[in-house]
Amino acid sequence: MPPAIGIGEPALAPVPAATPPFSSPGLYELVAADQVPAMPPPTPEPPQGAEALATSEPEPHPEPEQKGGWFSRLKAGLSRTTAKLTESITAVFKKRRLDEAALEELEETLISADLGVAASRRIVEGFRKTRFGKEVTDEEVKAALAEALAEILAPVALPMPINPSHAPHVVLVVGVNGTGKTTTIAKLGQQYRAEGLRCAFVAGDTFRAAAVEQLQIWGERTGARVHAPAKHGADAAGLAFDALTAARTDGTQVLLVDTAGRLHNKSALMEELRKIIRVIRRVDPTAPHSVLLTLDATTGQNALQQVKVFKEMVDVSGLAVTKLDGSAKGGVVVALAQEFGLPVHFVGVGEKAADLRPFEARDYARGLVGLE
Ligand SMILES: Nc1nc2c(ncn2[C@@H]2O[C@H](COP(=O)(O)OP(=O)(O)OP(=O)(O)O)[C@@H](O)[C@H]2O)c(=O)[nH]1
Ligand SMILES: [Mg+2]
Repeated sequence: MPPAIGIGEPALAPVPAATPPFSSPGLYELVAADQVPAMPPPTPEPPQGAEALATSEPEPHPEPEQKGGWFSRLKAGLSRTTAKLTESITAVFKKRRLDEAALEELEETLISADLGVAASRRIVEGFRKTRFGKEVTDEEVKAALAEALAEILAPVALPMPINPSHAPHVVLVVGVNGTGKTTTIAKLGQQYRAEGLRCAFVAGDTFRAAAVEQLQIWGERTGARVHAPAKHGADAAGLAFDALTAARTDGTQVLLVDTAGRLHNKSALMEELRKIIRVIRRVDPTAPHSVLLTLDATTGQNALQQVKVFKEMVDVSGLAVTKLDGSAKGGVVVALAQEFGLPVHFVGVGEKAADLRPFEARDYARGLVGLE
């Protein structure tokens, strides 16, 4: 049965805010909506959903932005993390001999900035080897830290490869509710389209009318075809199958598939995601070509747990770390790089399409420690 494709759906009501992400550290599990504890937003609530994205419209073919523009946005986005990280460095290292006590304090600072124990140790060991016993200033420590961070981040700073000759290249976007799946799809759709690629969206989070509407609004704005469920709660795998079948004949080059972030339990979600993959492989045995996991930086160390859980479910090919602007936990990207070595394809520092960008190790490392 063919899906209803972006027609006959309710009028474009304002998109309600997504349910806040479930983020009790260390207690991650996938639970029903009514069991999700309310979590206060980390910052005064910014504009939500597609409405917020709309502020970046209209610019169907935006000028490529100067790198400086993005870097200052990245730095602004990371400012809360930077403040946390550098305040104690400045306090400890005004001018000081790098002795055991100083190294210990540095390690504590790094761990408390969410870099994780392994990466923090690795950095401190590097300092011990090269600078032990020497007199250092806070500026020297920051510069050396930026280099050490860039070294950890460089191997994972990889773009998400898109191969339009797959006709279409299928990107399955997975992640816990509220981490930014739907908006990431919208942002990527807008960017790919600006690059001249023909995109379509699959509203695979079929139980959430808001998610379907959010994508429909974005489909209209960006000219992407939206494959929406015929009815609330329709089978997501069937929808993906029909969408891919259609996409292979209508010239779609990139098919971005949204998925549910939460079902009544973890195994139900795993079964759903696996079923989507199984079923689209009947149409194209090489699909999905990318499995992008979105992570909300404000959840800090919980993001690591989410990677573990989703890696068990599906073959995650790369990460998008969102909401770095509202977070003092940008250091978690370092922990992710050290622990998993999975490519970090994108970082998000705001709600506009241009606020999601490819991840660059050196910029990120310098941004974290507040250097130019
Ligand atoms: N400040 C900020 N907000 C963001 C960023 N990325 C996404 N958001 C916002 O986070 C909220 C949740 O994003 P969604 O894309 O709806 O998340 P989702 O994973 O699709 O959530 P579910 O559909 O509930 O599973 C929205 O209000 C987005 O605008 C970011 O980089 N910075
Ligand atoms: Mg969504």
